[in-house]
Amino acid sequence: MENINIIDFESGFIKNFNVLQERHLSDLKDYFYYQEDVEKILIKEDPLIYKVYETKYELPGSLSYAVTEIEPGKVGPEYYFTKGHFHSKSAAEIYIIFQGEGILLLQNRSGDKKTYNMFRGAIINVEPDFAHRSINTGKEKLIFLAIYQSDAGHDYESIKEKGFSFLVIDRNGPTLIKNPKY
Ligand code: S6P
Ligand code: ZN
Repeated sequence: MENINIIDFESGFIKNFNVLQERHLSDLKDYFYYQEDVEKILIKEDPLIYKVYETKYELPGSLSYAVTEIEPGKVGPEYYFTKGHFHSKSAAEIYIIFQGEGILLLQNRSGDKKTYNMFRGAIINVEPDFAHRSINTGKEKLIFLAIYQSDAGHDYESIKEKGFSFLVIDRNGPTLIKNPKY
């Protein structure tokens, strides 16, 4: 018998993972739009924004998976989010949401954009060639599983420069506004 991995469907917790990434505000400071608010927070503390528990398989052609846990919170009016990336290859992935509430922003290099609501039970097909960012608009952690090609590759650079075409901010609740920097 081979060893098997175990996920807790209630919490999204995976028992065996081989990479843990922790992203704090200092790692994401160029990604948030409201730079004055970033500075104000960083003077006092460097809060955790999200963690990724990844189970990575190296064999060519294999799939890997990761659970992301985004904390609830905001920088100024902008909700906490993941950096967001394109895959280096034209490769899709599947997201399955376990807990919380959020918005998934997708955009491709021709400027097409899609948004999905993230909520417990939702299964989302992240299409190839679309950059994707997950945003926690709720009051608890947003937790989801992503399943993707091990060799998909992650391109963060173009997002770091311009961000996504829309920001998700709190204006009496989650609201999409055009990103003035884009
Ligand atoms: C991987 C997949 C997710 C993200 C994770 C963190 O292809 O999309 O596991 O890596 O949600 O986001 P980011 O943008 O920091 O990698
Ligand atoms: Zn991805």
